[in-house]
Amino acid sequence: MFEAIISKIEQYDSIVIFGHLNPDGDCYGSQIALRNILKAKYPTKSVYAVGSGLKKFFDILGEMDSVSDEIITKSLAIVVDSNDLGRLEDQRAHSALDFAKIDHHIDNFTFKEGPEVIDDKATSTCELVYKFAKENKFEIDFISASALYLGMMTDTGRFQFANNFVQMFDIVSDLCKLGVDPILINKTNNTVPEKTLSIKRFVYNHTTIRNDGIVYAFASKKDREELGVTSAQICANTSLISYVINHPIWFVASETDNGGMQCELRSSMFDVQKIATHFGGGGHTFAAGFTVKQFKEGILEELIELCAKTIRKGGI
Ligand SMILES: [Mn+2]
Repeated sequence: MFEAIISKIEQYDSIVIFGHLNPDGDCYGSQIALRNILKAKYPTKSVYAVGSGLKKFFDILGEMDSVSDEIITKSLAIVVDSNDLGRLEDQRAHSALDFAKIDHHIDNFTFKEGPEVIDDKATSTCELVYKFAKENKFEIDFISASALYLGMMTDTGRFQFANNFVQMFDIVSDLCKLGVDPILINKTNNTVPEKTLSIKRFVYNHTTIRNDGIVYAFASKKDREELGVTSAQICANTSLISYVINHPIWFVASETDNGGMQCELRSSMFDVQKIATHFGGGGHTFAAGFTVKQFKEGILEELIELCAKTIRKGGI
């Protein structure tokens, strides 16, 4: 499955692992694990993971690397957990010498510059990094195992969603045998700054429950400025308004700083990835998102209508 990626890795002395904007547990976890696994297997190669990572895990799983422009231009870039080169956090990826990709998002075919492993049935990119290590008999150390657990746990909504539960729990079992402490990872992941309470209060106070089956919350730029939070911090709260009986689609949207709109969509039964794609985004069938550059008059209404149509027709 990973032969072509391995042969690329073997060609380069320097490898830089890139993830997406607003890195989550799966992005950070797969970057950290892949970095450690490759460093252990190829001690003479330089392997870096770039981007902002997940700060609350730095003490236990490790920090991100700072890498010069010059190094990147001589490196193989491995893109993880992202199907869109435009949404990479560190855009210097474009200047890399060569590319490879490991991802579990639905392929949007924007990336065709090197070998790739895309499995949209996988729970997470971390699951694919685990398979990468297993297939090649690379050692998974305790830190890598913990990082992989983090990504699988967060991307499955704490092991609620998978196409293959037996396989997911088999992998988790193996990671635990490698020494992962789920209680420590879960506790660290659950830790939130005080501001989180203000954000949750805002989302609950600004939730609209419509009789066409949609639940949503929206934050204007002014709302966000008053709260002192980013649109990503607002949009990360879809779980607060999820699974209301007879309301199969829900979303949280926010005006962005540069006059656009960000949105995270979820559904208990309908393909919201198609809705996200309509606005230039993507993701997974029941969990998708998008960011439009311009917050045009009526875009929120257009989004609501598309969701309502999806529910009326039983899918787009
Ligand atoms: Mn992911």
